[in-house]
Amino acid sequence: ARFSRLLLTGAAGGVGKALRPRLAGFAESVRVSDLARAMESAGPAAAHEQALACDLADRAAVDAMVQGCEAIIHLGGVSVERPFEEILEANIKGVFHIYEAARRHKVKRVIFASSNHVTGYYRQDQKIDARELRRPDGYYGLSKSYGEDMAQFYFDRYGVETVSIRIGSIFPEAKDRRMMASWMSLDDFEQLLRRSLFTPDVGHTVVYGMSDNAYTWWDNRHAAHLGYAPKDSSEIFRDKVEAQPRPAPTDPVALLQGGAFTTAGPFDPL
Ligand code: NAI
Ligand code: 15L
Repeated sequence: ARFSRLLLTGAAGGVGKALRPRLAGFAESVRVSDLARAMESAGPAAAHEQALACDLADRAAVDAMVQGCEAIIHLGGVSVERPFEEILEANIKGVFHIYEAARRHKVKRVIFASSNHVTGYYRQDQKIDARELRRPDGYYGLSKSYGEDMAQFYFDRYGVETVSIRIGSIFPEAKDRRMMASWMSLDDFEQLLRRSLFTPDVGHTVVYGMSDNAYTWWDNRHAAHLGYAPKDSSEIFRDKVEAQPRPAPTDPVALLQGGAFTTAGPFDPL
């Protein structure tokens, strides 16, 4: 099963850049997109790619970008805690523009890069599943929570399907104790994307994106139909992580699933 054209937003970001070569098997052609200044630094387009600069806050530009694509992997946006106004443009307006364009151009499916920060205020000694009440840990987490609601609405009203992946931590290595639970390898992410794109009838499915780590906070029972079976584990980083100084037990990085995001901001005006 391959699409003729797939759209990747956030293509110049950390995850997007690493993912690009892996998408050749997903579609004949991949439209790769990011802000103009980011695209310039991302290197040339490969043979199977078509590069396009687009600001997600620009509704008409997003509509033109989506036209002709059968599916969308939406990674674009602000990916850390920032002042509300920045999040509003890139993430909140941005996700609306993506879904409006998806409806207008009859896109079959969207993969939405949600985040573990939609449930960041749960404690690290709690295990939760995707139907637990969301507890966003900042404006960033709130924007991802809104994106999930947007996905549900566009499925219920218009039949646009979405898999919202609440990504844990996609980095080359688990960088600290918290990431021992939240880490996801690129190989596992690729598998989860393939399942998310090609499993029939997903409606709106919410899944946590993590590897087969020894210890996790998340239970993917409600996404079992995706058949996601991660193969990697953060245990390979255990020794390096254990060599780091241990945070105080009362430190949010050791207490809360969202870690340091739970204390970022507020962003007072100058
Ligand atoms: P990143 O920050 O490296 O990449 C995001 C890209 O979006 C950047 O290249 C940026 O230029 C682009 N972008 C920002 N504002 C934009 C706008 N207005 N219009 C168009 N493009 C815009 O983030 P990363 O780590 O690659 O993450 C990719 C996605 O996955 C993000 O949506 C992030 O929130 C989500 N995610 C990532 C996690 C991770 O561990 N890397 C964890 C949870 C979620
Ligand atoms: C996220 O949502 C961020 O985009 C990423 O930069 C990491 O901080 C990740 O969560 C995490 O929780 O480790």
